[in-house]
Amino acid sequence: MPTANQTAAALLDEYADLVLLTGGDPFRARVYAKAARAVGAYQHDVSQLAPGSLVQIAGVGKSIAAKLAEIAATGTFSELEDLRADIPDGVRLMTRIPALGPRRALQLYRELRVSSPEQLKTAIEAGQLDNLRGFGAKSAGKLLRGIELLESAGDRVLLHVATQTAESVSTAVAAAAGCLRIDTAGSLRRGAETVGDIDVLAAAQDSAPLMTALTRLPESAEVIGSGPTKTSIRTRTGLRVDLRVVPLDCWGAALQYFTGSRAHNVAVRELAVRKKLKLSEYGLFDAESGMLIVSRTEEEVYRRLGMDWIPPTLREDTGEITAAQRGELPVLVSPGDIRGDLHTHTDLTDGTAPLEDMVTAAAARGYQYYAVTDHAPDLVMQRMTDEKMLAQRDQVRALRDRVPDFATVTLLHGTELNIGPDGGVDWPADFLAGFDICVASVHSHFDQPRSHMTRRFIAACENPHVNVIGHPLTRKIGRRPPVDVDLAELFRACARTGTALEINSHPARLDLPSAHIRAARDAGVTFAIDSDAHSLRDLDYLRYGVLTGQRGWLTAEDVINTWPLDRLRQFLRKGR
Ligand code: DGT
Ligand code: CA
Ligand code: CA
Ligand code: ZN
Repeated sequence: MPTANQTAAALLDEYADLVLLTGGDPFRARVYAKAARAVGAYQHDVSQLAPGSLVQIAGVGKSIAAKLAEIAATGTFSELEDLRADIPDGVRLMTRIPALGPRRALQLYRELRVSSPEQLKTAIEAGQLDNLRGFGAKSAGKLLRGIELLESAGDRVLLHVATQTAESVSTAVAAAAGCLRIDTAGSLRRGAETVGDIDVLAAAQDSAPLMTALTRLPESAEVIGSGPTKTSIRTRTGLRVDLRVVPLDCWGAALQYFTGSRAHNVAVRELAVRKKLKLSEYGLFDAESGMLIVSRTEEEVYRRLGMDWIPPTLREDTGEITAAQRGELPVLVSPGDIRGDLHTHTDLTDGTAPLEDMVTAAAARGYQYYAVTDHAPDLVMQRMTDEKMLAQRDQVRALRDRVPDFATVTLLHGTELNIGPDGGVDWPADFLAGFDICVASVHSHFDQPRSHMTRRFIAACENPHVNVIGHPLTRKIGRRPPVDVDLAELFRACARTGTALEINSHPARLDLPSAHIRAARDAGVTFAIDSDAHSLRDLDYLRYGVLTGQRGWLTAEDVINTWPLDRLRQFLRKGR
């Protein structure tokens, strides 16, 4: 999807926020927010379209089309700049605090003159909110946690945002004269949940054409620094990109160095020192004579240090070095191992695409099986009924029988149930028995105390019709904290009952987070890496879930949707 669309969508969205923040017409804000979503998802590059074509986009009228044209020409639009000038940046940042929102952020600014999250924290700690209309002791606690979340996310961006920018940068730089090789490094290559800045490594004899390609990118808003070995820019969305260019001879050593993590590099270098070697971004050298030993490929560098090549997703200094020395690294699950997707939506509930389009896209991806799992009735706003669900099942069966279109992909009819406050789900056993697969997720009552939350999850696992616990911690990165649950108990319950834990691949979720996956696997848990797609393009999110699984040291064997259909079906029967 074109980066220009992301940029334009972000600006329209910001405008919608600012309209609300300044007490403008909420209807106008909604119109812009809706247009932002449509622009972000649009398949053609909006910066290349004439106004006559722009109005074809859902929710884009003449006035927004004019603003898109202005964005394409200038990188912003004047009404946005006017509103930006009215409000301190810090107040805008405050609107991003979970549990605050624009209206109340503005109230705090007007009544207490607090104009940044830090000032708000001080005000809360000084008790200044206690007597404020619409706030109370409970909301003060929530706000403090929200500020901490915001601070911990900082200026970092989600993995898919960084990936898209990195792909467009790499394409442009790779096309420059003399570019011999290019790859991403840093946290992006390691598949981290969030990315602070994008690191791109290229090989060339003459770096100048590559550096120029970077600084001339349409997305480039500012050149932070430029030299023959490193150039840094900031994109229009505020993301920093570091491009380093090295001679092809030291490609491997440079890629190893700039991939990090820092902790991994420190440990590898200490190991080198113990072997009387010296490792730098230029190569692996004999410490005494200074003679170059190897530098061309990462494999050679790791091999010469006495270990197997370590996949970037494992390079966090959490035992990978010892495992590589012993030849005991896991063969990580890879995108090619995935045979199907087990959690997806259609426009019957909150998806945007009809069933047939989703299934066609799944077949085009080469999936061997594909589960449709629309929301169940307890998520009231989705307006699901028994009749609608059964009608969808008939539709799925009809598609199933439509050879040759869907001869290669086996369609499973499922649902995403809601785990109620006490662990119950939407339908009784006899209705659930009609599904091929049930995902069950928490969508409300996030604040229950740990013991209650743990019992709730265990009850869901013990339901013989629940196959997968969806987005188990329900966190949203930088926005919503994880629920408080006894993970060890949950893992034991999953292993005991034959319930898989989901690795939800939505880049804002990545849930179960990689930090907990290894412990779950060690407890005998199996996983489903699912897209939770709500649109055609969301199917592609699966790659981020695979990276997350890799960061949790998972092999294909640990992931039920890499298994052949027969074995998967047996798992889904769950001893029933
Ligand atoms: P980020 O950007 O915060 O998401 O995280 P990284 O890991 O991409 O960090 P970054 O961009 O500062 O540096 C990229 C890699 O370069 C880092 O993972 C390891 C390597 N590196 C950079 N500076 C140093 C350093 O001073 N010491 C060591 N050992 N490695 C460094
Ligand atoms: Ca980085
Ligand atoms: Ca960097
Ligand atoms: Zn879902």
